[in-house]
This record gives sequence, structure tokens and C-alpha cells, in this order.
Amino acid sequence: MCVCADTAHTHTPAMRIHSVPQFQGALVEARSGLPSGCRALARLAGRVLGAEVTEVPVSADTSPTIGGIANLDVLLEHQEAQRAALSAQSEAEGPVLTIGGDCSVDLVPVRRLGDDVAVLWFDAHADLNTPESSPSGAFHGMVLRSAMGEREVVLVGARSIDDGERPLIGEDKQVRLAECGEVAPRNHEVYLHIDLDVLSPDEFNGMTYPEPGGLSVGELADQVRRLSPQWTVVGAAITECVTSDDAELAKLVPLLEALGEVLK
Ligand SMILES: [Mn+2]
Repeated sequence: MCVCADTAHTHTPAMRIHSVPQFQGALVEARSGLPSGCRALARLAGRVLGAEVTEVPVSADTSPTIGGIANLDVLLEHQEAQRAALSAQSEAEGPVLTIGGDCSVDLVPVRRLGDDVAVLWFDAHADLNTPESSPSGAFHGMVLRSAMGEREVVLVGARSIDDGERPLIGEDKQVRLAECGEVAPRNHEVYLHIDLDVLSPDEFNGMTYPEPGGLSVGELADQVRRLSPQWTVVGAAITECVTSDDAELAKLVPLLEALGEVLK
């Protein structure tokens, strides 16, 4: 236990950040800004949260579409690297904030969770496609379907849902929709997936696939903060950042601070 006299600038000394600058799940090019945006956001998060940043080694290559999944072999390599990075850390070291990269960086962290941990998916999209239903073959649109297992899933801010995804979503189904500010999962432990496209493009200009509408940074930060103390946040990810612009990234500081408060 740290008994430092001055802890004001280190809210969560035990928290760790894993940066995963992967673009291959989004079917965009390396120069799209996803890798550089990931690294820039991870640096900012490390500073704001006083947390160590580990960059998971990923490839800049692409690979053929196999079984309906673009870049499958490269993505499998990255998953192995993420598993190794997560395994190298003991649970006593505290929770991990994963910074993407495309949304499919959340496959490995979510699959590691127990079935009693609810996943709160803050995203303009449902990411519930299969290789058969996916319009594009981009694995980031299939990642929740692949990772969710039997656990409770709550979609927040979803406003671009494909026809093939709709049958999975409903009040009496495993996947439910909730309004931001009214998220009340049944399970006590929760994991937060935050695709920056849950934000309004008028509010933040730096996500891979902006969708009209969406939340303000303040609304999102308030919702994150409101989870504590009733719910325990065991981990989180922020994905799809394509900007390295300091002024744009600075808009996300209230969100990072809220995550720092709940990720303990
Ligand atoms: Mn999305």
C-alpha cells in the first residue's frame, strides 16, 4: 500500500494502460490515423491517470479474408500478443484500461471476464454481426458477438444497427438497449467498452466512423461516474480514436478522469 504524502496527482496508481494500435479490424489503412490516434490517446491517458502505459506489439501488415473475416491471421496474432500482455500482469496490480485501435481490441479483455460480469457497450454500433451477416467483413463489427458469451450486455448510444443484429436485441434478450444516464445492469460487476463514436461528431472530431447524433463528453463522463459505488467497474476500453490533435484529444480529459475514479 502506498502511503505517499502527495497522492493528488495519482488517483489510481495501480491501474495499467494497454495500448493496442491495431487498425486491421476496421478495414481501414494504416495511415487512417488509428495507430497514431491510439498512441496519442494512450499517452494522454497515462498522463491524466498517472498510469503506466504498455504498448502491445502489433503488426502493420494485412492478411487475406478467411471465413468472412478480413485480416484474420493478423488479428489472431494480435490477440495472442494481448493475452500475453494481460497474463504478464497480476490481478493485484489493478484493472487495465485498454486503448485501441479498432473495437476488436476488446475481444481478449472481454473474453477473460467471468460470465457474471456485465458488459456495457457504449458505441454507435452494436458490433453483433457474424461473418455471414457482416456487410463488410470488418471484424470490429463482429467483436461483441464473438466476445459476449452468455453474459449480460447493455448497449448504450447505439443508433446504427444492422438488420442482422436486431433479432439479438430486446428487453427479454441477452442484449438490451439503455439510455445514457439510465444504465442499470443486473450484475454487480461491469466492464465498459467505449467506442468514441458513441459521442456526437459535433462534440468530438476524431473517431473512425462518426454517426450523427450521440452523446456529449459530459453526459458520457457523468454516466461512467454514476456507476460507482453501486457497481464495480473491473476494466474498460476506449477505441476507434483517429486523431492525434492535442486540442481535440483534450476534450476527452473529463472522460478519462471519470474512468480513473471508477477503475480502482
Ligand atoms: Mn462503433
